[in-house]
Amino acid sequence: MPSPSTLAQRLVDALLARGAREIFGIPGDFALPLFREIERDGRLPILTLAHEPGVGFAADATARVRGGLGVAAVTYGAGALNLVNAVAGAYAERVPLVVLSGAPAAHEAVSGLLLHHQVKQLDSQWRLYEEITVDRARLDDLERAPQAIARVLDNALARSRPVYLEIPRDLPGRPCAEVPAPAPRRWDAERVAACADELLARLRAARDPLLVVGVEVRRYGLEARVAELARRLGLPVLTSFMGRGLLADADLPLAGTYLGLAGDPELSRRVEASDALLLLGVIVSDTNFAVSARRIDFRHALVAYDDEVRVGHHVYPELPLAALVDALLERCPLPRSAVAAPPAPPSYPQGLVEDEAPVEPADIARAINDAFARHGPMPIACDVGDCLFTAMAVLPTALLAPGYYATMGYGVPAGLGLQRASGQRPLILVGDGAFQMTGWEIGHAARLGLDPIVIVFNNGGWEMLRSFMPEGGFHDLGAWDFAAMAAGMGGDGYTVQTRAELGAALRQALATRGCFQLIDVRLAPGARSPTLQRFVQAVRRLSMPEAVVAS
Ligand code: S1T
Ligand code: MG
Repeated sequence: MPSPSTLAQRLVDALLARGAREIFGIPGDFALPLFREIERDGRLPILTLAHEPGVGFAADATARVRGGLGVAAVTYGAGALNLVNAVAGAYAERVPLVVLSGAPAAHEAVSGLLLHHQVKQLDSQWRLYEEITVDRARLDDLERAPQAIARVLDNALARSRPVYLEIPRDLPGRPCAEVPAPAPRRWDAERVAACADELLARLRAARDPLLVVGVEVRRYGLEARVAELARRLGLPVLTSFMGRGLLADADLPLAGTYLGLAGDPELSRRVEASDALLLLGVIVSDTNFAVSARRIDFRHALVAYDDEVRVGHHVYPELPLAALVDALLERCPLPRSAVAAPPAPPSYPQGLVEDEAPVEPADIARAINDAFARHGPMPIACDVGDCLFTAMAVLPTALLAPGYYATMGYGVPAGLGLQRASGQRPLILVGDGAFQMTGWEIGHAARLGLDPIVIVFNNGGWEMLRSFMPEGGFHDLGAWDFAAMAAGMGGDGYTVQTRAELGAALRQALATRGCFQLIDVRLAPGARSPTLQRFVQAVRRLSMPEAVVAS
């Protein structure tokens, strides 16, 4: 007679059924029973890292790459609270990240003692997580646990946002009934039809309709359908800043990325003057639209985001993006010829001159594009800093970056999650400041069987902040020799000063598999990418329109 399934086994069933394929985590005594039961079950490997922020970023990346759930498991208190920033970033950027937190057992909670890891109250953590998740459940009642698990995990996928499950440490091994299978989403078909008809009428009447795609197109697995829709509508397609990398694998000419004053002037002009801007899954945020020369008139925009569609002053609520895309495809059975002349395709710098000149950020983009031209594109995990602006000059490829929430520390852990989830060797772009935060997680790459190539933009400080406030005396970080530290963490390090050294190091790194490769590019203080330069100029121009912008 087989022993009844446990709560942990039922939880693993439910996570697997919704796309999880591993758990990143760090245990603690409140989580040890959960970790043990999951390890005994054996179907979801537990990948441990050094610090909970890295756990969260790595799990976030698996969800972004593969679709489906990413899972982070932590202990109560110190672990779960360390994880908060990564979960907040996942919330802001629409990532279905599941947080599994151990917790005190019921008898401990009523012991009358203050418990270790406890903050203000025993349920302080529970309350904190309400602000950064779309649903949560405390699995302290085994009768109700199956329904709670199903509801919470289905909400994570439906709203593409983080959720929180708190598991008292005496329950993971206890018998539990089966968790219901994933519930299909429902919507009002008549509302979807009315919305699709109105959208198409607007697009067909427009002088210069354009399609801008954003993060939800990836989160809901719609890239192929949206690429087909673009063909059938005959619309030029751009990505938002955050949507960079979307449709890179679709056989579709992309018109580039809208960056406002920091981007291609002709492309920005067309976007800002369009009388029918169809924004599919785009977060209408400052990082996506703040540096617009003209405030985009969103009354002419057709915005489908977060289960709502706005067409001028009409609002269609509870309308999933997938349902809208399918309704539009049904109404446009055949590809149309381009309704408007597509913008000139963007140019991406290639042909690095491998001489003794010092490296500039633009040289790094050029070297990467040369490598992609030779070997094909690699997926990129990118941190915040000038590395992210430099990535805008890289040929289209899958790009994971916190482009809206903009937290540092994402790049290296996300690169580990990216390779784990995709099986593809990633390129990680990270500044020295961000590497000092979570770059050390690269030391786990060998143990986890991963071998990313890391390019550190080592400019000795917080250059992006210095570009906004040059007079600040707090931007310097000193000279760190990251290349020398690589060997101690199981990888190969290259110190790069000149463009010739950059070309040689990247070729050597690409040719070396089985351990991570760290290219420590020494940038002169003040060296900035052209995109960051334009971004800073634009921010200054918009914040001080009358001021003559200092060159
Ligand atoms: N802390 C965290 C966790 N995330 C942040 N985004 C910041 C602070 C603020 C911040 C930036 S950009 C930046 C900081 C500190 C400097 C980045 O330095 P580095 O990684 O060396 O890259 P680079 O030198 O290329 O700028 C954004 C504006 O919020
Ligand atoms: Mg720096």
